[in-house]
Amino acid sequence: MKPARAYIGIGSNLDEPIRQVRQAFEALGHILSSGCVARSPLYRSAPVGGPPNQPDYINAVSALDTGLTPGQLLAVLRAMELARGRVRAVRWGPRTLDLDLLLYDQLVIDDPRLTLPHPRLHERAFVLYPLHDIAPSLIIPGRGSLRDLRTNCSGQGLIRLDSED
Ligand code: A4P
Ligand code: MG
Repeated sequence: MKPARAYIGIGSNLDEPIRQVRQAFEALGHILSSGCVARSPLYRSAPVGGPPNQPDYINAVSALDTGLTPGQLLAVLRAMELARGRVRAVRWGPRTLDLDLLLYDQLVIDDPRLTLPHPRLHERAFVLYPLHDIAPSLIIPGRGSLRDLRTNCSGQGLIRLDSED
């Protein structure tokens, strides 16, 4: 069967976030029945939502071709977050590693345990910019073209890091 193309959002604002994101890229490249096809540049931004006085986030996006189902892939992402010591204390609170399943082909799922596309992806520059870097012509089901969504989200204070940062 043809593999699905999945996009994973990576975020960290604790415990050396740049290192966390780089290690996540590495780990995502080793998921069973899957292969990494693209990695975005890293971006820095102020936290969106959540408690005040959190450190800045580092975000990036990885594209995978996968033979796993969306549910299987989400379970693997949860296990990877836990392995990195993530504790779910406060919603939108600081975290060592957050892995969100952004898109799985053009699949639409309306279930609180797994919503696809990710329910907030269309309004977040820290997702739209790195996603656009690796897949500029994507269409987000129910939301329109990635290019237009990104244009509408400019000015959220996102800084693209140089690869040697
Ligand atoms: N869930 C449903 N759909 C999905 C999906 N497509 N991918 C469920 C991943 N999870 C999905 O997630 C909460 C629940 O969402 C899970 O039970 C899962 O089954 P979580 O990761 O446990 O908790 P969370 O991350 O604290 O909540 P949430 O709502 O996912 O937060 P977000 O939307 O991930 O936002 N600011 C900056 N600058 N950069 C960031 O990366 N991240 C957040 C977290 C807030 N502010 C940020 C950033
Ligand atoms: Mg999350």
